[in-house]
Amino acid sequence: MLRNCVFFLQQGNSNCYGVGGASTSGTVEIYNCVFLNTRQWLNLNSAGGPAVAVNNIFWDWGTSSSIGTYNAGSVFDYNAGPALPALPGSNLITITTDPFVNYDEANNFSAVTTDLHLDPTNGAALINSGHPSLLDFTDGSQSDRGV
Ligand SMILES: [Ca+2]
Ligand SMILES: [Ca+2]
Repeated sequence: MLRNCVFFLQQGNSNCYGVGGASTSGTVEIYNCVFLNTRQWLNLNSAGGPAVAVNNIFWDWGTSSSIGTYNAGSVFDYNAGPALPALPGSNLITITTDPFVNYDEANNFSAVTTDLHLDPTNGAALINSGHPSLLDFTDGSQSDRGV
């Protein structure tokens, strides 16, 4: 289970993927994560167990990015990302502007300056719009998308 994690690609290696594994059993669960500058999100065995991905944000895809490979029975719900590559699943929010307080698409993730809190304006659609059965442990409100 991956929860509240940030995945980022610092350079542009087109062979990199976010989450991968060749296992033919088990489930990969991805909740409230942020994927930045990703070239390929998943590189899972399509004959493996299903992935479950909820409340995640994707931003700053590369020009040739792809969702990748995964079990056809996977569940994708309440995620958010640009229109392309098209994310699978339901309750998807398509975002057209950078939803974060501070993220530089040219320089990618910086531990010093990147701030992945949701911007009150550009990220407003992602606040309190996560899966309704998940609550924010900080204030008990409906979950947000992202970390
Ligand atoms: Ca970038
Ligand atoms: Ca919330």
